[in-house]
Amino acid sequence: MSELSKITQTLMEGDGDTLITLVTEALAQGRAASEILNDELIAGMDLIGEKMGNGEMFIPEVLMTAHAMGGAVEVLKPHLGEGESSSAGTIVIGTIKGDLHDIGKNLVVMMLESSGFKVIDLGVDVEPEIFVEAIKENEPDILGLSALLTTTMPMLKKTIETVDASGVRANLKIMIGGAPVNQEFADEIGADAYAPDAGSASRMAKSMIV
Ligand code: B1M
Repeated sequence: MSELSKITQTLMEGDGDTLITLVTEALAQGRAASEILNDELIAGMDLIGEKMGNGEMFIPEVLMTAHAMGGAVEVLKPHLGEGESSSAGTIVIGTIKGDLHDIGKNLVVMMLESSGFKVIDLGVDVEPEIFVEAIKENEPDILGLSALLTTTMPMLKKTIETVDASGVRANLKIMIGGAPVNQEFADEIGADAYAPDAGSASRMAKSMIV
């Protein structure tokens, strides 16, 4: 691990307190929050994914890294995004049923909020019917669906079908994202948009409102 930055290494060790100190120091030294996030933290999560995939890291360790990542993102939060304050629109978002991954979704939420969107975050493992209830209650402009597992990709389709069948799609755009999905899959399941990362999710959301 010698070629890894100290921030990435500390993330991979799941040492949340030290990570917060390092990220705080990096910001104080004038480093850009987006650079720390993309080059060291998200890159670290990818390495963690590789180690998880080949059996070098196990779930409890990965959970510690996820917790550490959450703390680091909180430190970066005020320094990211475009800082607009007017309401750009309303978005209901969540990670779909069967899927507990929320780090990426939380980054998307953060970028949307900092771009002026009102975000109703339903969390993880969200049943299609819960999305429908939230749409009825909040009348959002956009529904955001996140999925990180190939096994939960079909639930994206099921969720969109449930939304369609409940008659709340008329004024609603649906955006999907998450590592295993792409534009082709979005087209296939009838989503209006796909975004590969949090920054493009926020830009895409803005373009869908206009
Ligand atoms: Co999971 N996991 N995991 N895991 N986990 C992956 C996804 C995996 C690729 C790791 C691997 O094996 N290599 C693999 C999936 C393989 C596959 O499906 N083909 C996997 C697996 C197998 C599993 C379990 C099944 C493991 C097991 O139990 N045996 C299990 C499933 C649990 C469940 O969900 N039911 C599981 C559990 C977990 C933890 C709970 C331990 C933990 C999650 C903690 C948490 O999220 N609070 C975890 C983690 C941390 C990962 C990895 C290591 C990191 C994910 C992450 O946070 N990435 C991951 C490997 C990897 O992704 N490389 C892995 C960083 C994050 C910033 O990126 O989430 O992609 P990402 O989000 C991006 C974009 O995708 C996009 O923007 C984000 C920011 O730029 N985006 C959107 C996301 N949502 C969007 C929505 C949008 C637009 C863009 O619009 C609405």
